[in-house]
Amino acid sequence: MKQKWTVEQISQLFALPFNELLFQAHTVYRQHHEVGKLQLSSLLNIKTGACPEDCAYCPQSGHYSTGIEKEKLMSVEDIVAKAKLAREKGATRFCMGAAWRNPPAKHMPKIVEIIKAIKALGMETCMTLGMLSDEQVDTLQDAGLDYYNHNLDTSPEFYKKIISTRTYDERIDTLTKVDAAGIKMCCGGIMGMGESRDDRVQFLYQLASLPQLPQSVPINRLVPIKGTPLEAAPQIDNIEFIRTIAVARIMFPTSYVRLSAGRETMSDEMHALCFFAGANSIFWGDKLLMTKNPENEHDWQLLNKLDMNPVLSSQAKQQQAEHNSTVGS
Ligand code: SAM
Ligand code: DTB
Ligand code: SF4
Repeated sequence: MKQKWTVEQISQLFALPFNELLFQAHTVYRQHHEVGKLQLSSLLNIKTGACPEDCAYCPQSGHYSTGIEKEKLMSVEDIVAKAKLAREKGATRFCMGAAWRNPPAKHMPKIVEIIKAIKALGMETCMTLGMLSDEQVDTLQDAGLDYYNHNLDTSPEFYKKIISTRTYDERIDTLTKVDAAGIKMCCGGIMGMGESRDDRVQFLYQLASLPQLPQSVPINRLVPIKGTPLEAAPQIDNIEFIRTIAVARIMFPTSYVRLSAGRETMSDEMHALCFFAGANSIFWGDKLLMTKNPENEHDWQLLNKLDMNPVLSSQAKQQQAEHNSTVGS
């Protein structure tokens, strides 16, 4: 049974002396996870821009001029080709995002085809397509979708300052449907949009109040996008960000806590502290949806330095073995 958290308890975790918080988070991490084991997810934007929603952080909202090129839903072949590349580089989960308020009915058969094709590659599938109807949730479940990403992003109060075109309750409604259909929930948020610590506390409280704890919790640091209302948002303090990862680990002991957008602004040392605090998943590959992610080469060096143990696709393991035998011969 999941632990019932109170707002007060979550505030108290945030207020712990930093080393005490990290110690507690690391202890929870060790109780539930193999130390150093890291899950790798790759991202692909399968439909770009012209989104009717006005999310103040997003380069793909049609409300702002961010200079991106709009693109229709990609072809199944092109998506599969990208997934194969991600698999070769080691990723075991392929996450696909679409700039939709909700998926148009006419595209659902293609979405089903995409899920089946990616699963046939032996990868886990995750999609983020906006709000879903009951019927669409069932369609995704029948197709075998593993995870649905739908973020609460921040506290209910602060949400109103960030998005006006949908409500927090609509978000919770889609998540509830996803969970009821047996699709795993990937649900997290963005830190550094100008929210207060209380907002971060309320956000985590809301995540913990979902019908079930989300199996995957992406913690993004805002990537400020020129042309959006948040283009000049001051960066969240590094230590406060690490605290958020640590509190998330304590509250979601068995979930993947993913160090998500914003890693480009994080030093090796900051990555190390986030992993110590219990982050056990990252986005892997040089692009997120629209913005840059660290290059694989740099991530490899970092993971080697930290003796992390990424869970690799079998294709990447084979390539590595071949590489090692050539180097050794
Ligand atoms: N349209 C769908 C939706 O919003 O649910 C899916 C795509 S949307 C881009 C997925 C998530 O990306 C958002 O909920 C947000 O957490 C994250 N995101 C978008 N822009 C971001 C940015 N500039 N910095 C950090 N995270 C961002
Ligand atoms: C999530 O929480 N972060 C990912 C994924 N879910 C879809 C998206 C990050 C997007 C960062 C900005 C961009 O590249 O567009
Ligand atoms: Fe961007 Fe998704 Fe908001 Fe659309 S709904 S503006 S794609 S975050």
